[in-house]
Amino acid sequence: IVGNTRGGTPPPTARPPCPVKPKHLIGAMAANLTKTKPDVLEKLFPDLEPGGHHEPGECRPSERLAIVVPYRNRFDHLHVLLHNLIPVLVRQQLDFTIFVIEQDLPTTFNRGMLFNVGFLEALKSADFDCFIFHDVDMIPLNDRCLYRCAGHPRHLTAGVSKWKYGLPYPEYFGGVVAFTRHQFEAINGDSNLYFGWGGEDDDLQRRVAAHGFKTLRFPAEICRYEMIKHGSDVGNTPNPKRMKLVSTSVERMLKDGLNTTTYEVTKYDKKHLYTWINVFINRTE
Ligand code: BGN
Repeated sequence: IVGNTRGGTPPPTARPPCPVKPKHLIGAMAANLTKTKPDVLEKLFPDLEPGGHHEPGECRPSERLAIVVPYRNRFDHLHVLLHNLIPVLVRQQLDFTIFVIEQDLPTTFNRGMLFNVGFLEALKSADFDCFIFHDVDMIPLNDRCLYRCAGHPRHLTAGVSKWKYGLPYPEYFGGVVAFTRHQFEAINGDSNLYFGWGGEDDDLQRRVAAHGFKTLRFPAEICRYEMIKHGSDVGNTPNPKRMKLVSTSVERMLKDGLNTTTYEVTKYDKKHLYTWINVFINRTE
């Protein structure tokens, strides 16, 4: 067959659609929190293609998924996440690519803006249908928690160890969230204005609700996560402006987001396990 660039994998047209329920899931799993070096992980997952891409050889997934990890200075956590997450994504028979979006120093960490950068940059490389924004410290504990998009945005972190496998409050929308390309565009992405810890996830939730979307969640027994413990991050102190910002989420929604995301890519590296994108974000507010 001409034009098959996927190594040994048959082209999508020659494969049947993937089953709605993947067949080889194992259910509940213990988190493996061992520090594992990148070269060891690379050997564990030899089938990944450069940039952290994988698709099943036996069937054709219904969507292309981009996993976007906002990142700064959490090298060990990142590799713990990948060690646990990649086998889940493979068993779920997904077509996925992992993007790690690292914010350069010196500006204060801006998680919401890194969502937007990840979304925009991923779309420059392929036509992704589904985006899952994933905190680096959230380790999935059950592979029946499906990393797919649906008719409404989905909050995947339904139960988190830090809150006894529940949530801090019912509208909590932090951790891991799934949006189709169109859902994320409809709410103009996340806000770019939250420098430092807190509030950007609440802003995103308010956008979702204001647009008339529901928020989907799988049961907490299934979408259960171990949150890796860590001290407070240098360069990501609580944002004193966050309450005020959250109170204006809806009125800002169409003028602060994907359409106002400006940044400079300072490094772009298709590594074995992920596409690593460094960005410089200017502090404007
Ligand atoms: C909330 C934070 C969230 C954070 C959760 C869980 C704010 C905004 C106040 C108006 N929200 O309090 O960003 O994910 O705690 O830690 O600070």
